[in-house]
Amino acid sequence: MQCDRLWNNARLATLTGEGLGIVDDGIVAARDGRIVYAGTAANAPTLEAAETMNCAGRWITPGLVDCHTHIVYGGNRAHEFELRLAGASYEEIARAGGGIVSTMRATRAATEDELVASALPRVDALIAEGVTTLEIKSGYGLDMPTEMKSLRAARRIGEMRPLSVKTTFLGAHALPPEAKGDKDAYIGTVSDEMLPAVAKAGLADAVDGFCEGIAFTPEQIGRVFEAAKAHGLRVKLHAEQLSNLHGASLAAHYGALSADHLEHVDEAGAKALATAGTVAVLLPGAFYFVRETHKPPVELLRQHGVKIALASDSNPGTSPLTSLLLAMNMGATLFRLTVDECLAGVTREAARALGCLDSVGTLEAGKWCDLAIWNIERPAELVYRMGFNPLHERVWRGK
Ligand code: DI6
Ligand code: FE
Repeated sequence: MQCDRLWNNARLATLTGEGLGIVDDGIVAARDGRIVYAGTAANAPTLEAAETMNCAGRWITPGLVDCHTHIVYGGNRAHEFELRLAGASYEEIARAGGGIVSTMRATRAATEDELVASALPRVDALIAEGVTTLEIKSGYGLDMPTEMKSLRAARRIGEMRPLSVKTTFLGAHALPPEAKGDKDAYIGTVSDEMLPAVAKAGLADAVDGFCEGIAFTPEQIGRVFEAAKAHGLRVKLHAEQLSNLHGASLAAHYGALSADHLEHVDEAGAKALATAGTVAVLLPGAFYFVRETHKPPVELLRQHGVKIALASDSNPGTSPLTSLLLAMNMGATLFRLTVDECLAGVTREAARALGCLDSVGTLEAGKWCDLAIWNIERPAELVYRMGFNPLHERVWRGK
């Protein structure tokens, strides 16, 4: 079999099946950017490669997938962080013009070029750790021009870097000040004006919302999801982060790709997610940064066979995190996820949460050849260390 590139003498975590799918003496071969073989050297077909890379016993995993980020935004909230450390309350900061609205203002004020330029160093930090697929949400514009600008900036990042970008329209993230407290009217604008325009421009791969007391009710989110359905877009939802409004069941009802956060999900919610095949995306960076104490009920999710993914939730307010390696460590230390769950959570299950498991997320013939090659002795090292990056090489679409 002819191929462009071949990696041999590798140990593979293919992530096929349920566990890590470990192969001790492994080979990955690529042609035209896709995997043509991933498995044992012993069972490999005869491979004629233009280029052969000797991995000298290193481990190869699928390229990492960060399936939940708000990485495109203007400004940052370091000053707010300082105020909080000095004892200011969330309300005081909000009254002083801080919080999500301050990021909205900075995002509206930034040009598209400035949004791209400020996001790139953060994206590059993820890339340096082996991320090959990245989801980026809008949601800091909260008006038509800025939501569109943010999504265009996200698409451009995918053109400027060797990286697959999936964009998500999150118009229902927060209420902009000009709505003057009228959430229903704003949801009407999101559903009837912004979402159709975003869909028509082909700027979003999915639609998300924030279902919470401080954001929108299940009924309001339902209106956004109906609009998404009418435009053929899959949905996801920020659900049960601070309270249980039964957002997980709502998401499941709409066949959501994922329900995210889930600290307060109950058994009915877990069952609904399992039945719908909706992935639970856990976000330990946000849990850590806001010093949340109510953990997501991991054992309940396991009992009902809910698929679990992990993501950075990279955002300026509640998770200024640009490391999936650290997200895995936090998933294990804070939520007691196993090494296998953490690794599956940033590869196979994260791909499932983006609806692209058919093309990435595992090492299998036919998928894109997106690889992370690591200087480690065992997969647990990827979860165990804090602030150390053992990436040897990253491969996106065979290169
Ligand atoms: N969940 C959160 O915690 C935030 N957004 C979301 O959907 C807050 C984001 C911010 O404060 O900027
Ligand atoms: Fe989020």
